[in-house]
Amino acid sequence: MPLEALRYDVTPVGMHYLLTHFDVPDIDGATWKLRIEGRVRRPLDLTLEDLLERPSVSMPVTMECAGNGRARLSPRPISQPWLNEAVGTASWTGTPLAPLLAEAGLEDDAIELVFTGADRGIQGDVEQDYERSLTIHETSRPEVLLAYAMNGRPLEPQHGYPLRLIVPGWYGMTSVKWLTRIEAVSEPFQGWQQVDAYRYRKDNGERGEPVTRIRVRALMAPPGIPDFLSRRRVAPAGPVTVIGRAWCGTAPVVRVEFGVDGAWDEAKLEEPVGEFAWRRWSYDWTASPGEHVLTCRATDAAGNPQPLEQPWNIEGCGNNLVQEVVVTVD
Ligand SMILES: Nc1nc2c(c(=O)[nH]1)N[C@H]1C(S)=C(S)[C@@H](COP(=O)(O)O)O[C@H]1N2
Ligand SMILES: [Mo]
Repeated sequence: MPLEALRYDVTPVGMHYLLTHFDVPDIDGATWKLRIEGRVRRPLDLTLEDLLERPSVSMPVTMECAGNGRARLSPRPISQPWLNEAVGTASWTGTPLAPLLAEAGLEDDAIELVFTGADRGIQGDVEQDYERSLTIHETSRPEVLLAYAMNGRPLEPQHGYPLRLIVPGWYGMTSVKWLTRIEAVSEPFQGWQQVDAYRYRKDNGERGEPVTRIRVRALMAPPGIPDFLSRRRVAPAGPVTVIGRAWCGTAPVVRVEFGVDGAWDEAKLEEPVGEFAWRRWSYDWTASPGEHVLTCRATDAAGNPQPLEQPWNIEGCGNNLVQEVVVTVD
């Protein structure tokens, strides 16, 4: 998502970031089915029509890729080289998952649900479907959706048509696209995307902690205009209102500060776009001639501010380093 799109409460579909491990699968919505099976008393086969007939909920949700910001880490983790653009807020429409689980009747020994996408590929030398699991406790939360629409229109192929999971507050890898199967299991899922990826680890021998919810972060829409090659910003001297967004998946954002050459001041915070969506912030800056380093820093209700130095991990996950924008004011 180009950072100037931080101006929108809801990101236009074509400006929302994309992360696709393998290929966008070829799915015919007319013949596609979702199967709910495993440790359930009544396995379900649902067509897209069945899902559309169920109660529907629309909700703005800020989604961020767990690797957002990794291209700036050193040593550079080998994966999608995101700068700061892997975030967006869409209005997702779908049917809540919890009532479907109740209909299927989870067995007492079910501990997790495994969500399978229709996309297949090879990662870490393992051929696999894209699959992730989540505990029954997390999947039973009322905000967890099986979504078939984004910003009021059917999902685009690249965003998971015909159906995807949306798990508000969690990093994006959890929200499995192109869903074909939900399996209730009685043992912790050992799939590649669960145990070999999305872990906080300093080296490969370590098992590490799983990557889960989104850490607190603020980003600004860089003021002025960009220089084509360097992407440095150039702005005229005088008053300018810098705007941005702040979000967090573990606790509400309660504060955003704006920094000019290392001096912090309070930014103005607006109401969140939704319970699981970002809040707009702004700062009235008077730009004086010269070169300036602009920064922004959010703090969540648990008192966690964004770090000024980013702890490193192998996959470059969970980055929430304070953003720095260099502006030449003339
Ligand atoms: N089936 C499937 N689901 C997936 C992925 C994928 O590659 N395959 N990528 C995940 C990751 S890493 C992210 S960040 C989000 C991105 O969703 P988007 O492309 O709609 O923005 O989808 C998640 N769901
Ligand atoms: Mo991601």
